[in-house]
Amino acid sequence: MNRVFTEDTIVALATPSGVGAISVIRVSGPDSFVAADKIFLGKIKLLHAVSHTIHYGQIVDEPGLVIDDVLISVFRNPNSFTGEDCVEISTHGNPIIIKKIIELLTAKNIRLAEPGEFTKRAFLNGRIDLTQAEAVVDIINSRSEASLRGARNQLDGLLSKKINDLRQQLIDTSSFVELELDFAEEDIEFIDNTELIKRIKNIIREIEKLLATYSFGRVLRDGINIALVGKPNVGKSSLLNYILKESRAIVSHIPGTTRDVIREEVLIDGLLFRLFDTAGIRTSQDEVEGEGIMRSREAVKNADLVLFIDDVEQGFSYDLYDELISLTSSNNIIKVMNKIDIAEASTLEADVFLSAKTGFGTEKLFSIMKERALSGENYSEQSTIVSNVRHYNCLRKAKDNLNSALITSENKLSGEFISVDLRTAAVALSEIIGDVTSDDILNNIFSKFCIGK
Ligand SMILES: Nc1nc2c(ncn2[C@@H]2O[C@H](COP(=O)(O)OP(=O)(O)OP(=O)(O)O)[C@@H](O)[C@H]2O)c(=O)[nH]1
Ligand SMILES: [Mg+2]
Repeated sequence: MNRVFTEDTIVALATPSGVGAISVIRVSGPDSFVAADKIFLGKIKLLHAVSHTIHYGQIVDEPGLVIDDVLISVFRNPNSFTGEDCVEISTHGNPIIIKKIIELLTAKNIRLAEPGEFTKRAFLNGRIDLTQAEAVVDIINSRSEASLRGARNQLDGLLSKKINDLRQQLIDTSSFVELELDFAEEDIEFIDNTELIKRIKNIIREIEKLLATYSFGRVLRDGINIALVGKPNVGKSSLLNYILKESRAIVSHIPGTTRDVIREEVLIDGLLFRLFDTAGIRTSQDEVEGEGIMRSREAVKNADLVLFIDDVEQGFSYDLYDELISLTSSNNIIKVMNKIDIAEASTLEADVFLSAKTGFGTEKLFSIMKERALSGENYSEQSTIVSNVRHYNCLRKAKDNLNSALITSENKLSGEFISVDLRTAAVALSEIIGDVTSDDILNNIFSKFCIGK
């Protein structure tokens, strides 16, 4: 474990700012106990308290005025989240109290924490690796059960373990190649060329499997953007309202009702869908409607999936469909025929027939949406899934290096090239876990955290 004791002690509010039943102020670093003791009146000094114990007492200012009754939890290094000495002060959830306590602590040589600094210290002290630190942000930001599960697996170290295994295989293989180089004069073979090629191919295959989970992982983590698009009056807004179970968008029999793009989120079977209701697309002289229609086209371009909506009265609009497939892939389009309650429509073209008025057919729509969003993939809860673009890019880099090592070994070229490529691939994998990282990467990752985390 690479313990990096930091000089300074930091403080931040760990719970949301504002009024609440309880707020928690977190302090971490070598001066945590001494500083807290200076403003805390309890039965014993925190400096002498056993780790993982809770102490009741009062926070008092210099003139001895009581600020609040609090409970302080004590965590001694290395058994705390950050790996340092830590206290967590639970106060009444009043912003004035919190401000006062933080001021008292900063007057005792403690400084305000930067965003993500607690988690960064946990990483620097070897409590968690980089993928786990990133999982902490994902857990906090998770908007759906599916993304929470993915982040949970990552925090549990599923991804790290897999990456470590692959990296170890790479290092072992390159060691053989390097040994052979050392003994080049003696003509001893440590690994024959066929075995070497087999090993490299195996690792490439494993990396490809991980890369293949990315689109699924991204859907789990970020949700799916889905645009509701079609001619005016086909019932786009009605369908949005039906899905949301509320009268969110204005619905009327007048074509051209919706002007702005309306964005709402909904959870369907634990997956997050971001719905974009748009202005009906037609040729319009109206300036405002024209702007709305331009935004509808933008929404199509930005969407992961498009619900192309028609109704049984107007039928399937081939011209608009042709336009849509110039804006997005036809695989992304789900053809919806609405207002099935008015007339029989089985001769019309559609993936799903439904009624936004009665809800008939919407279950089928949801299952198609889910299937398309996950591209037919459904990994088990135990699967290692890549959902972070940084991890994806590192894996791509490793794969490129391995491909080049493969070509070199297939052409029986010098082992030196092979070993360099294998080592570079190993470094790319190390970057994922954070064994090799630049300050830039770290700053970039931890700046995304909120203060207090
Ligand atoms: N019978 C029936 N009427 C529907 C259905 N869905 C929508 N309507 C009616 O169709 C009309 C248009 O509905 P909207 O939801 O405003 O249509 P839109 O596609 O959002 O229209 P624009 O915003 O103008 O592009 C309204 O009068 C709705 O009540 C349906 O499934 N069945
Ligand atoms: Mg509308």
